[in-house]
This record gives sequence, C-alpha cells and structure tokens, in this order.
Amino acid sequence: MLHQIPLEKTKLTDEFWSFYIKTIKQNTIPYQYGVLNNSPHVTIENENKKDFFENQKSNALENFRVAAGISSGGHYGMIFQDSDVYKWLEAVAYSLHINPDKELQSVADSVVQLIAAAQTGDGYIDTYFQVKEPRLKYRMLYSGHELYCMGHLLEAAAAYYEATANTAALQIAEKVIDHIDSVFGCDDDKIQGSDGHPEIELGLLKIYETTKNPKALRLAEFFLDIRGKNTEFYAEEMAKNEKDGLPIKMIKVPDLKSYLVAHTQPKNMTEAVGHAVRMLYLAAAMARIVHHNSDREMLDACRAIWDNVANKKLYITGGVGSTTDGEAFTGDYDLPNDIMYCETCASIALAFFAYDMFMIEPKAEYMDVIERALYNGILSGASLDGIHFFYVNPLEVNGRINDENPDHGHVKRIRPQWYSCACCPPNFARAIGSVQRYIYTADSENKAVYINLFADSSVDCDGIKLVQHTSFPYSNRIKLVADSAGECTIKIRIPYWSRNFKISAYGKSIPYKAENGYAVLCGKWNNTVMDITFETPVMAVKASSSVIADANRIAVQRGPFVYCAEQLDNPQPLSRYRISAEDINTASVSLENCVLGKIPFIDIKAKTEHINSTDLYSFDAEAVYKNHNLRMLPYYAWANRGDSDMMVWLHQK
Ligand code: FUB
Ligand code: ZN
Repeated sequence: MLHQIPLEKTKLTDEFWSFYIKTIKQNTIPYQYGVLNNSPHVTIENENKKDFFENQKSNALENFRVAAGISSGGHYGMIFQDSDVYKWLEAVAYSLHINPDKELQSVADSVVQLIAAAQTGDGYIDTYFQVKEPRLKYRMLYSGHELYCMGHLLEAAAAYYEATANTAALQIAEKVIDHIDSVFGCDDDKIQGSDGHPEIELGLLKIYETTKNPKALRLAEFFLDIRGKNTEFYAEEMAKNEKDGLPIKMIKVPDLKSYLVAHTQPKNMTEAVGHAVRMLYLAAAMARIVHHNSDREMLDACRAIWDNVANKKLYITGGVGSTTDGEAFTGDYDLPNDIMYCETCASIALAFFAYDMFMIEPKAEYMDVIERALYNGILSGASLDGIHFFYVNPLEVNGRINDENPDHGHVKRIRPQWYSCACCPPNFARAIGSVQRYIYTADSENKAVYINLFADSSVDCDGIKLVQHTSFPYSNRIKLVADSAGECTIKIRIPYWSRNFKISAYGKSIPYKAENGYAVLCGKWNNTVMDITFETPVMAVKASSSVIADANRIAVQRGPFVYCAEQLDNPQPLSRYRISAEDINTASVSLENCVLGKIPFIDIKAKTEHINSTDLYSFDAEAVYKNHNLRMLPYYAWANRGDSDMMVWLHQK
C-alpha cells in the first residue's frame, strides 16, 4: 500500500512552486484572515451577476463569536460560512508544517479556541443553525451543509494536529464525531441519511488516519452506504418541513437527486453527474475508503466515475463542470469554452479524487490529471499576488459578450477580492499550500518511492533519500541524487507531454522498465547521480471529434502548461486568428521576466481572417487574410495584467 509522505519530509526548493508557498504564507493567509475578520478594505462580489446574496462582509469569525456568546448580533453570510474558517485553518496548518511560525501559530491557536468556545456541550457546531435557525438543525440535510462544515472542521483538525502536535483542534473533532455518532446511524432512532454536500466522509477518514478512532471509519462507511439508498430521502425531508410549517430553504436545481449526487448509492455509480464539487468530494472519499477497506464494488464505482470524468468530461485545463445551472456536470463531451463552470473548487476536488485513486493503484494517468489541474485550472483560481480569486475559470472570454449576455453572468475577467460564496479562495490556499504532497509518494512494503512531479526538492523517507536538482519547468533536465540504506526501487513518472525521455548516469544511458507510466529503477543507491532529460516541444492539441465546442479548433501545450492568448498581447480580435499544427510545431519559446514573473511566452506565425463586409450576412464578401504573430502565455497567468479577452482553443487554419 502506498502512503503519503509527511509534508515536512519533502523539502521544496523549486522556484515555481516555492513562489506560491511563499505567497500563500506572506499574502494569502494574512489577507484571508483579514477578510474573515471583516476587513473594511475588501470588495465582495457575488459569483453570478444574477445573485443577490449578502455581500457586505464575510463575518465568518464573528459568527463564531456570536455562537460562543462573546459577541452579540446575528449570523451573516452563507449557510456554510463556517467552512471558510476551517479551510483557512487547514491552509495555515500546511504552512506551519512546512515553515513553523510562532506568530501565525498563535493566531491560529486563537481561532481554534474560538471554535471550541462556539461548540456546544453535545459536540454540535454550526454557527448558522446555532445562531439563526436552531429549529432547523439536521432538518434540512439537502441544503443545510452542517455535516459539510463539520467535515471541513475535521480535515482542518487532522492537519493542524499533524503540523503542530497541538491537540486542541483534535479534541473538538473528537467531540464532533461522538456527537455525529449519537445522531446518525442505522438504528431506528437515528437519522438514516447524509449531508446533501459530501465532505464529512473525507473529514472522518482523515481523522481516522490521524487517530485510528474506529468510530470515524465506521461513520464514513455509514455515510457512503446510506447516500442514495432511499432516493426520496431529501424530498421527504422537504415535505416534512413543509408539513410542519418550516421553511424549505432550497435553491431551484435541475434535478434534486443528481444535483445532490444521491440518485443511487455510491457503490452503484457509473458516471459523474450533478454538482461537480459534491460529486468529486464524494468520489475522493469513495476512493479513500477503499484504501482502508478494500471494498471491491466501491473500487469499481470509483474506476467508472474516473473513466467518465477523465475521458469525457474534463477540460484541457483540468476544469470540470460544464454548466452554471447547478454548478454541474452535463453530458459526455459537452465542454463549452465560454459558458462553462470550471469552479476552482471542482478542479481541487478532482485533484483530491485523482490522488486517492493513485494511492490505490499508482498509475501515471492519475498524476497526469493532478498535474493538469495543478499547473492550469487550480492555479488560475488565484492571481499572482495571492489575494484575488476566480470562482469559475473560463477557457474563452470576450468582454462585450460577457457584459451584455446574462448567460455569461458568472464569467469574470478580473479576479475579485472575495465572494459572498467564498468556497474557492481558502480552498485554493489549502490545495496549493500543500502542493508538495504530490511530488513524491512512498510504498514502504515494497521499499519504493515514486517521483510524480519534477521540482527542485528532496525527500527523506523509509531509508531512501532523493534529491532533484532542477530548474524545471524552465529547463528539461533533472539531476537526481539517490541514496538508500539497501535495495530499493525508484519509480519516475514519464510525462505524457515529454519526448525523448532518458535516464543516464555518468554518461551512460540507464535502461528501465516502463510500468504504469513510470520508469522503474531497482538497485542499491549510494549517492548515485542520475540525469533525467526530456524534450518539451510546443505541441498542438486536438480534442476528440465528439467535443463539438472544439471542432476545428486547436490548443497549445508545452510541458504541463496549457497556453492561452490574451488580447493584451495581440492586436487583432482573438476570434480572427487562424493557426495550424505546423505553425505550432515551428513556434518559438522565449523565457521573459515580466510583470507576471518568469514566463515562457510562445510566439506562433498565424494568419488573421477578416470578412470584408459590413453586412451581417453576405453572399459574396471576400475573406482577407493577413500574416500575424500570435503570442500565447501559460493559462495560469492570464488575467493578471488587467481586463482582456482570452482564448485557449484557437480557430484552425
Ligand atoms: O455548497 C458549498 C460550496 O459552495 C460548493 O462546494 C460550491 O460549489 C459552492 O456552491
Ligand atoms: Zn468553490
């Protein structure tokens, strides 16, 4: 069985990712703490122009003070506002794990104390229901998010304990688990249902992995089994509230059962449906539990969902979720570029799911998707300053259409400072803030270490020491130094985007066996120095003919980076550019230091097409073609220089 290497055992010295780890510590974490504490200098936007949510302030920490009786007042914000605090705390935990910091720890400790103060004697904690709607506690699992919030609390507690050895958060978590156990379960006097938004399952599993509390595993198994067993569960809850004269409080969704991913039991699921984050947090928990109970049916369901997402519902950027209606998956190959959803949280959830699949069956295909999401669709979720955030990540924007067509109301071109529904910003901080977890994985039973991502870094685990000296992604060479106490295996991922991948030592090529996308090297390593080299040509990407939105379009990728064109770099409207695979193959790459940091720009000899007519439609208008250079930059860096149109899939010549 594979196991995760504790964060502190991987030292990340890499230029590309260290920039983010540092930015998250120096900018994102303090900034987000300010926002959660109602910093007056923040403008909060709704996710969609059509929404009218409360957005004067976050109030997330104040909600806890009110619940604890320290402040007076009401609850403000979304029903799941508590989860913003928990995700922030988890991000802090990872940061402390990597870079201990007394000052930050004392701020975080005070937040943990505040959460403890808000928790009721029976272990319940949810400031919305404590302060605003006590009569609806656990009566609206379809939209109440109580267990969703508690799940995030459990994840934060596990991370916080691992980082600081401080048990205060873990104690809160243990009380939560006892409380949940007293309320939910198969007994007739307990609630036989789960939260409309999966997340508690992941939280319970992380606590189980930290404390080995069997109750946590049992409850996770219960929630993963009960979901979708009675497909009318949520409709019955609503009917009961209505009958009892209580408010329903549920948004309109296309189909309740699939939106809540409760259309069938998880073990019977065969594809990704419904709300994308719900679906993928659930899938991640399904895969994670297989790690503990080897449930065959569940594994088959995970594989089916994976296959469906990875091969039919995944954007080239690692985005998922094709519609704003229910923030959801749609049908196979429906991947519109400009009205898509691609919520940052959904790409993060996908990376979690892929990681949990990798831990069961270590195949490169999972790491390929993690890498696709990390370097593209997740990173685009924040600006380079770490304090502005995208909720949805478009693959194409046109300013005028965006402003004038209400169907594009959710698509922004400038990252806001915060959102009324602020799930994505702290999720970004916790996901990217722990990016080093993906670089190496250990398989202690087989004395093996996997090198999944290339980054200047080192790892020391189970008697194996590996050091990667590299300036990847700015170069294609890794000097790998390996040292081990005895025989062991090193497995090096062969990236699908690389060409001419070679491993050599002291000038001689090392033959390797390729297994599941990894180069496998067995031996005894005595400060052995190896060279890993490969080429990263600029590549033209075509989508399957089934993807109607990308018909006659072409995308550009180099290494892990998917590229896009911004209007700012190009004089003609982007829709007029025409490129071919041959143009892409002869493109030039120039590494420039600019306001975006170090950027490998790509210049392509393109043509522009202009229809020489002022008529809306004409029979004999002439198409005028001109030679133009098309400049492209990595997708993650877009929207950092002001308002600009942008396109990932360009029109083909
Ligand atoms: O419902 C909680 C979070 O808010 C979801 O995960 C996001 O999609 C957003 O709707
Ligand atoms: Zn989100």
